[in-house]
Amino acid sequence: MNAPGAIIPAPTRERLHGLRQIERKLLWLSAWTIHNANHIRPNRDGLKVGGHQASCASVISIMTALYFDVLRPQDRVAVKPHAGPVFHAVNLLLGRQDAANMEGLRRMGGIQSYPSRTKDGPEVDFSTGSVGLGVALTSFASLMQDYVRLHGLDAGLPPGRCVAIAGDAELDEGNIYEALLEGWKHDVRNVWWVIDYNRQSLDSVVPDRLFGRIEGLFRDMGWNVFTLKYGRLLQAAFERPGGDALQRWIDDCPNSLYSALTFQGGGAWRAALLADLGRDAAVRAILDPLQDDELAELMTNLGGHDVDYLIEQFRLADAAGDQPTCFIAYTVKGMGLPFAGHKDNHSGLMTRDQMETFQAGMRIRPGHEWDVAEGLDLTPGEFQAVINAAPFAEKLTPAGRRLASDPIHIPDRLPVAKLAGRRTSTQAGFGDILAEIGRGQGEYAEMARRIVTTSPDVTVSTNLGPWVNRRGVFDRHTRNDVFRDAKLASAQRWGMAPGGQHIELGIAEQNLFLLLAAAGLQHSLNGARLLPVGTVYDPFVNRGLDALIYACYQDARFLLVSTPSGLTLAPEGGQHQSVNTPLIGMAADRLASFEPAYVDELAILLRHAFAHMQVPDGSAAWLRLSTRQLLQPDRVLDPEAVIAGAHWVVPPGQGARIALAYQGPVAPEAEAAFAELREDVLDAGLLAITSPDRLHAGWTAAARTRRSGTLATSHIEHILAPLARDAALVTILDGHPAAHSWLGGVRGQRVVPLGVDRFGQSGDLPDLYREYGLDTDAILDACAQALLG
Ligand SMILES: Cc1ncc(C[n+]2csc(CCOP(=O)(O)OP(=O)(O)O)c2C)c(N)n1
Ligand SMILES: [Mg+2]
Repeated sequence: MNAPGAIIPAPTRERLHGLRQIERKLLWLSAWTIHNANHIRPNRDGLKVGGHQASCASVISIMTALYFDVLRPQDRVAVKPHAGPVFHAVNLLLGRQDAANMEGLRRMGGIQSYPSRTKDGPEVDFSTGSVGLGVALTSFASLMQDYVRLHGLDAGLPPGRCVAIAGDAELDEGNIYEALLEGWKHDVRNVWWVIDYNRQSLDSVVPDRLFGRIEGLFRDMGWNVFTLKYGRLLQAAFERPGGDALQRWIDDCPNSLYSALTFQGGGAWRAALLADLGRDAAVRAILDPLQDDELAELMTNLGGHDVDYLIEQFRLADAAGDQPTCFIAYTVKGMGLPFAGHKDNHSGLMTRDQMETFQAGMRIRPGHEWDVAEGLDLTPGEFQAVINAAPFAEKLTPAGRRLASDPIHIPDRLPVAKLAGRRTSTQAGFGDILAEIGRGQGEYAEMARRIVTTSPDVTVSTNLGPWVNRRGVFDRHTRNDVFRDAKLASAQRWGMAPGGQHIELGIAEQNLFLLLAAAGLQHSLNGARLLPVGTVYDPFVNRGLDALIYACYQDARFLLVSTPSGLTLAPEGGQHQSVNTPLIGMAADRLASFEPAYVDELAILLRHAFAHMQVPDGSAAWLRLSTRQLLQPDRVLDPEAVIAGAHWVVPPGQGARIALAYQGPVAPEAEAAFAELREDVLDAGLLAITSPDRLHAGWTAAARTRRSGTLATSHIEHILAPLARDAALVTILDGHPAAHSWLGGVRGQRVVPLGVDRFGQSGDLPDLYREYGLDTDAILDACAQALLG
């Protein structure tokens, strides 16, 4: 492997010829993969398959230069979603992908629409799809790479660069700028964003002046910027007499006109140029000798299509060091295809006739479409040698690009104080347990070393403070705590150092989830098993929701602690209520969500979360907590039931006609109502729900198992079994009641679901619980209604 910054001689003519063959091959394969999926493969449902031939075409030279010259095995790449087929074609050439998978583009089992870590195999470093997120993730991945290296937790491989190959429209996403600011604060290094600046998004050609601004923004954030506007042909033309005028004309040409002329071709270029510059003899001396196709080639010779120039510029940046670097590579969307430059080409597909012509031009014989060596100017052996000469062709490890790290032992019991008879909240309990682990004593030492916490400016108010005081704030540079040095009283001791274990973020919840995604993939990316914990106010999970879903989609492993939650944070502000989060927890895949009411349940669930995030078929976990202080019970719990989602506080009698079920901090209201209910209905049961998500997941999983002919009973079916067939359930949740109303479907029972379905009222708890029907009277009314049927 080449060390970063090593000077490598410029590619020889032969090598450049070989790289141009690779470009042809990638253009062909990506276009064919999409064509095959849409026009050749049988279509069973009549639905469009889709794919983006134009988006692929515009990034061919960039990806050739990167993958076959510049990237090293240890570099990690997020590829813009619509270049998925190019990425897979790259891997086909590298012998890391099968043509059969590519034939199956967008089919089950075939390659996915957009590169996917979980479904497309180990070559995918980062999934992409929701534009902007993959780009920003590279910045956090680099930060986390530094983190694990500075903590001595990595596998000892050379540090890589985190690279995003981005579409230009991705820079319209706000999360990009949030990530830039955060990256600047953390002095992020070794990040490259290569922007495929085709000046087209999905709908249209983008405004001209925007990127002047964007370039400045990058520089302000401490980035190096390379603007790769013109390729070597145009650069040479500009050097000639009249070249200045030609360059000025192109520089002044609006994006939309440039695109239209590109689509129309040489004749249109000539007409437009002559209309403006026809009287300039020097310009004519450049233009007149050129045939129309040569003129079109010259006028579209942009920097992002010149592999020679791209390599030179990438290498210059490489030699310049580890400063984050952005490349604005001018390109034409659809370059080399019949709809090049057309503003509507984003989802455009070549027709069968167009493909036939294209295929002939590529010299691909029918039946040989997937042959890697077909239609080249090189023998198969020569072509393979060109591929093998790429640094990236070397394997990162003998086992490939995915690293592994043994699980960290989680003690059977987390350190939790005896709390029975005392008042505390789940949020305080969480902070206390973490702080205790943070002492790093005895069997908690290794676990403490692997926990990394993060929070978007709510570290203190989510009770992470004591942990941070013990473990310190992470920074690549040591920075003292000025307040502490000046002996000014503060509960927070926030010196920053490379050994710190808390990463403090500004208020940007998408950054929180992107950082958790990066931290939660470190075992795979750098062989460093971390136990990442992120805290946020529950309502603001919504603010980062797409990034949270994205993190889980990549199978990142982390713990999200959202607190405070619900109406129960009451006087602090109706605007901060969270109503929908229990439903999000149920619907989010690869995220096991829980809401304990008491700290004994919390301790079980927290332990489970740290274990669950490390097992192959585990997932990320989410704890929804509260600041409401409850009198803690003295009892023995069945951990398995708590983890499975519900346990009986008071089991019902056999055949009982009613049960009360509560979740989270409304426990006291449910308990009080239950005491009264029991006076009338002696055998009623009181159920504590710790996870509607796990209950529902278990229920549907059991149904799936039964469909395959095997007996299975889910936890919720066991739980409800003692109740009479026509028993009623009254459920109580500080959140949307739909999270519980499905319980009636398990055994066909009646449910009266109490919860919150209106947003935004401040008040104290008595008023709010009365207003929303969660107080004891309302629960008793619901019981009466339920019993009456
Ligand atoms: C968050 C999000 N919003 C919308 C889309 C739909 N979409 C897919 S591609 C695209 C435009 C992409 O343009 P650009 O990034 O410039 O890519 P290219 O021109 O290279 O295809 C849009 C809006 C998406 N994938 N993600
Ligand atoms: Mg674009």
